[in-house]
Amino acid sequence: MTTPALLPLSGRRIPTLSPGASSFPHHRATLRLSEKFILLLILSAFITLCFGAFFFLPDNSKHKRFDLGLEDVLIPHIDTPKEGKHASGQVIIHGQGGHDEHRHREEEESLRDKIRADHERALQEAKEKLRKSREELQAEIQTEKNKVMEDLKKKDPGPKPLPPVPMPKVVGVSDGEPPEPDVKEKRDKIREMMKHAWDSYRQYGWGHNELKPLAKKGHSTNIFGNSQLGASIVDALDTLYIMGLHEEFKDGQEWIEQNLDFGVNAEVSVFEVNIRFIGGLLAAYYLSGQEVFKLKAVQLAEKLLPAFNTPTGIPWAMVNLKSGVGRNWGWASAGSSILAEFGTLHMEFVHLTYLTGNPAYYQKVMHIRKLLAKMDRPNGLYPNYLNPRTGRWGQHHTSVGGLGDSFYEYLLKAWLMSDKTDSEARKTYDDAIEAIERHLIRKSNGGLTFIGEWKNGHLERKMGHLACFAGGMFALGADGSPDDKAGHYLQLGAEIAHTCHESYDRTVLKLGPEAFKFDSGLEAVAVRQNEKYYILRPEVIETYWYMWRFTHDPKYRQWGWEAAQAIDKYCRVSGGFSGVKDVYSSNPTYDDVQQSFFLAETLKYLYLLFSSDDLMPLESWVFNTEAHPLPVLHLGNITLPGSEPAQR
Ligand code: DMJ
Repeated sequence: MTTPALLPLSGRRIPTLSPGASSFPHHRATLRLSEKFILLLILSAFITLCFGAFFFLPDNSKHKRFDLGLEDVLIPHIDTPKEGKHASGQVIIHGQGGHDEHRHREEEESLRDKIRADHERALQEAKEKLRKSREELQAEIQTEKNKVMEDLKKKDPGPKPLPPVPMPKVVGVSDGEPPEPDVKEKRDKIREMMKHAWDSYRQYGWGHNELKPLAKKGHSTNIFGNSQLGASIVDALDTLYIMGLHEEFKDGQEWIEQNLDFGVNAEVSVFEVNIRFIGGLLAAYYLSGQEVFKLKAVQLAEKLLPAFNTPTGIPWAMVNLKSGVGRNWGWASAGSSILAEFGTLHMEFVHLTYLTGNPAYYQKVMHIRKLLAKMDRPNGLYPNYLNPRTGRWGQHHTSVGGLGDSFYEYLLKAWLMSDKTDSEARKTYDDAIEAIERHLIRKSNGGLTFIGEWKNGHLERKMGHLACFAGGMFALGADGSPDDKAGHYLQLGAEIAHTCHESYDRTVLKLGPEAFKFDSGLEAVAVRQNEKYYILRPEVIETYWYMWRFTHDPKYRQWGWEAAQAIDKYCRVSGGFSGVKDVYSSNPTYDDVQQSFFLAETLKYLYLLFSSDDLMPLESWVFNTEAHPLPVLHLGNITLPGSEPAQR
């Protein structure tokens, strides 16, 4: 094929390069290289378009030709004599009559039948699809998705399997039915509340981190960054298991298998992700033996490790799960990390090293402990703020409530979880508690023992709801305390439980405020409006449960039942459970959040309170700060990779 038709076009429109030149051949000779190139491009695009038409419309062209009964039939390449090759690679067979013609008609017939059959099948499939309900279609889509996932899994063998390690003794993970019918009735009620919370989340918030029970949709907060990691599912799993809600547990497990992916661009709180997700996944693994939970916990833990890349090894408060970049909260004193955050990793990280054989986890938390041990402590107290760049304390604020709380808890629990072999942890706990008792714990004029907050040498006579967990901690640590002070610490636990009960009992709703004062004639009541809320927190009920286990004093079950009834009465809505903004108002407004810790902790502790002691016995299980039970590791017989052999 030549392009004569284009020559005049180029001659007319493209200006000459030499002034005065006018003849056509001269024009061509003076065309610039780039212009020639553009011309060539246009030309080749045109040719491609022509050829493309043949490629992209083969069926239509076939059809038209057949329908018209043309002599010249366009069909895909067939080796025939006398063929003339068409530019598209197809073949034009010229009509000839006789034997060839007969054969061509047969081929034409069979092709036509095939096309007709294809069309009918497609039509049939479309009709069937239209007849299906929305649910059936969704189920079909899901099956297809699962198939794709399966295929992907087959292609990608995934992370290396973890080394086999002996499963620690797992005892008392189910049943626990109390012999007394009235207690059993209460326990059943708590299980029903759990069902309501879970089913509502399942219906309205599935896959989101939390639930808005009034708006009936998903909810999240900045601790989870911009993610949808199903925090409520992971946090609730072990409670479901312990309550014998196995269908629900399976549902959660399936979601985790298919959807929980940590490669997301989200900046999360290292502490919250550790206690809720790693703690929740490890507990679900130990309870159920399902490998998927262990694998997910390890995948997530790897994403947290970059948070420790600081000049001191004290981790950042937040880390981006995708980039590994870490930073601290903007509100924290002098760019500091928070004591209760970097000090609440030990239990989970020891288990991670145990399960993976990777010493890194253990070494990271032991490094934190060693660094703290070397530092001066004002009045023997640990300030809540520590700068991870300089290794210096920030503001001298010490509390057993928010910002400090679970640091002390994890010292004690590190000792318990090591089968009481980690004597360094026990000693650090004992020393810290001794200083706290000296400087922070006081009796009010009305005789209530409270834990205040130490701020730059001054005691603020205010106690947070969060600090109420300490009643349980003192009782749990009583056995093994120095100088035979077990009785003293059990008594201290009882006094804190009593004070916290008073903070509930002195409200209209019989639910406790976020913080309460012991000042200017005030006893265990909130003053400021922004301290009057109750957000379904567990700490007071947690302390009731520990006190019940150690004393079997029936008042703890009674107090727990009061709280359960108040929650059911004032926080229950048709779409789940919500926090309330003012516990002193008979007509409270809701905050419209069902916190994930309500399912992980509050309802679990209530259920255990109305169960017999053989469910989750404290000799075998240690609950992390989010109430996720981890088994005691008999470290007398095991040496963790990266650790010295344990000393008794
Ligand atoms: C929980 O996430 C944990 O108990 C944490 O240690 C502090 N408090 C919340 C619930 O109140």
